[in-house]
Amino acid sequence: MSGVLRIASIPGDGIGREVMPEGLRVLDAASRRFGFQLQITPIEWASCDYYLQHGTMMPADWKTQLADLDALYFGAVGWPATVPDHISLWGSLLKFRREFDQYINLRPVRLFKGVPCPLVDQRGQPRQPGDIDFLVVRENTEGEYTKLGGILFEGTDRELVIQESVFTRLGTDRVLRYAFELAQRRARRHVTLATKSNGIAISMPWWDARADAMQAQFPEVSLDKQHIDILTARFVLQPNRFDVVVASNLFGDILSDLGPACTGTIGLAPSANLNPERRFPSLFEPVHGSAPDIHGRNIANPVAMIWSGALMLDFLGQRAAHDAIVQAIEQVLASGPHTPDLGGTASTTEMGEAIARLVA
Ligand code: GGG
Repeated sequence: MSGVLRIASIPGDGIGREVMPEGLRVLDAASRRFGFQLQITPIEWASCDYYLQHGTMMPADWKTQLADLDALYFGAVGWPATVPDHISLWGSLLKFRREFDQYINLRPVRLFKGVPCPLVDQRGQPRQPGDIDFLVVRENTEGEYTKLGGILFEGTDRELVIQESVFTRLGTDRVLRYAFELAQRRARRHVTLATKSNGIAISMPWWDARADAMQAQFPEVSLDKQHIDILTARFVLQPNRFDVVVASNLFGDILSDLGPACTGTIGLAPSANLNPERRFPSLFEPVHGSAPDIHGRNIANPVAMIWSGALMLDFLGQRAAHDAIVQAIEQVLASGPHTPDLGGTASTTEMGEAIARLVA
């Protein structure tokens, strides 16, 4: 990697276009303070507007345009009023994840000081920062997200729909290994596997067995396996139980919306879609989507976008810049300004500017 960080900024749709400028503002402040150079390539495709003009979400040479960059900084995708969600998702984000083999989706879940938590503990007291601080590791290239299947006897009363899930040993073992390696570096050294081996009787017992085999290679890391139904209940009732939670693509997607919702707002949740071997660029994006319901009002919380930028800098070797951004986020969450999802009246821009000032 050269001394210059070459990054594509891909705002996408809806509030992705509103939080992206704040993410870039903070990255710019960090680059000035920590003395690294950023070369930002703005990308206007991978959006529903582009689809409406061209009939496709991305140009044919999208991969060539992006493959040599260091990272992709992505906003949000989807505008269901004009483009069906499965077209926009499969035409952009899922292509990035699969063709750049971003097989890890790392999604931190953390309760911050100053953010009212909707959860209470067994004594009815609000949860405190420190009670919720875990990582969701989502398998990101296979699983329940497939186009394998079909419809027979369509439109008749015999209509039959089949949708396959695909789990490979390669794909499952590499996400399990990543989760165990991560847990090994953390204080609690615990992995929870999201499973459903009582109902999904082939693939989930197989996941359980793969996790047991992986755990044998990490004797200092403990493992528990929880069915997805009780696991979601425990996210709400006992979030302090969790350290590293590893899950299939769909289970991980659901858990990584629920987790941040338990910390007050999904507007804080970042994610890193990683190709850990760095053969391809990794992608960093907020967990939230394009939120058409609040788009155009400049009220979206920019923290998920900004924190995703911090994860990107960390992955690209700028640990000090990452730490400074996270500290600035902590400070602004503790004392404002806050967007409406946090109970405040600040705009997206005001919150982004406040974080950028602290980073500068
Ligand atoms: N910034 C993330 C985003 O736009 N997500 C839209 C979405 O529906 N994603 C589904 C997924 O992450 O699997």
